[in-house]
Amino acid sequence: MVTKLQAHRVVIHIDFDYFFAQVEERERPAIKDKAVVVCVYSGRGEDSGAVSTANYIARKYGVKSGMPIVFAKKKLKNVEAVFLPVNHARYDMVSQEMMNMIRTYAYAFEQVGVDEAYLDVSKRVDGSYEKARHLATEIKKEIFAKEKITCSIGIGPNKLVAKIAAGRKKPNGLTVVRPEEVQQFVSDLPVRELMGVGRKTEKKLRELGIKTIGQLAACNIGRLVGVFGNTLGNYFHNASLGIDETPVEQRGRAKSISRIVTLKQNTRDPAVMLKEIKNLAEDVHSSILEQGLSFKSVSIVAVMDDLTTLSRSKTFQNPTESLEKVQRTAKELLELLLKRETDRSVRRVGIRMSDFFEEKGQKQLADFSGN
Ligand code: DGT
Ligand code: CA
Ligand code: CA
Repeated sequence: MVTKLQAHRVVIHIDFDYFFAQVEERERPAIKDKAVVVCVYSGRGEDSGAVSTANYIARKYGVKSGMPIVFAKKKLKNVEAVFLPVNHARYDMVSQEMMNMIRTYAYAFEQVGVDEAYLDVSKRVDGSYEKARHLATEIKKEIFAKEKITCSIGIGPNKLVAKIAAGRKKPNGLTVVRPEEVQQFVSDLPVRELMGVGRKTEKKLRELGIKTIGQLAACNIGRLVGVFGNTLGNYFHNASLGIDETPVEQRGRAKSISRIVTLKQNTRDPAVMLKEIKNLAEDVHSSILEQGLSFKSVSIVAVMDDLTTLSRSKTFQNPTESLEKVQRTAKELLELLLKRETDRSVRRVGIRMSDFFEEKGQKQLADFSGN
């Protein structure tokens, strides 16, 4: 029964390429041909902190996520390089717009983090991998046309295979793995490609003489259970065979909720923008309240006529539910944002609320928490 179910599923995994760095490139086309490194500065001294991500030019020189900024600077010392601080409000906004676009392609949609999503398109493509490939091409085209961001897509009979497939060709890749190709596809890959295999597990497996997923598949399940316990042992065994039955479903709660609109025409008139923001704020606010949440932060985002994105945020001392407070803050933030803008006009405006808190007595939220 399980195999029958698997044979009929078609799952797409989408992963945005070098996401934070690509968003920065989009904002500043002039840096596109340089090494771009997005950094989390610790605030303790000029170069203290770590690399969040880097574009593929910087990666060519060995720059990696998590690396100290000082190391990255050394690696890039003979290269034209740009170091930028992370700007989560900006990435979240772009991510949400992309996710909203992607979610319309299938009924079952699951966002994972800021830059990954699964779609179960089995019904939509009638179980056909050829149709799924066309659909994925369409998705890539639409995202690039509207957001100027490339992503890599994997297609497989389940989430596990689709995710591994998405990681095979980056950036801007598309990899299709049909059910009959799964075994062959995974067997030569290193075990670390499997979700849940970190450095420690990799080491333990190596001690058992297991480096590839194929070797893991050949290992006796009793032995795996002996070493890793029942749950993990069974998971590794199934995963090594490319078996994964977990459904595509939206989990957890969003970290932020935002809405953005394109103005009828570019403008510098705050009244015009505020009118739009007022509607967006009502929308976001009611969606937050519906989920039994209060919030602490409000941001305003403006996409200028040259497509740069500006944002201003405010975090309150205590969580609030007040729409009036949101409207007042939005007005202040917009004024602040426009104050320094003497030339450009605004093309799109948006609002974002984040830092959610659960209001007491909202029992149904228990279903969402803990993920
Ligand atoms: P790729 O390989 O083209 O998908 O590149 P990214 O940058 O999209 O990498 P991914 O998908 O692993 O991570 C998505 C974002 O998460 C990335 O743009 C920045 C952030 N991130 C990833 N790893 C780290 C890390 O070790 N430290 C910090 N601070 N941020 C990270
Ligand atoms: Ca990514
Ligand atoms: Ca990712």
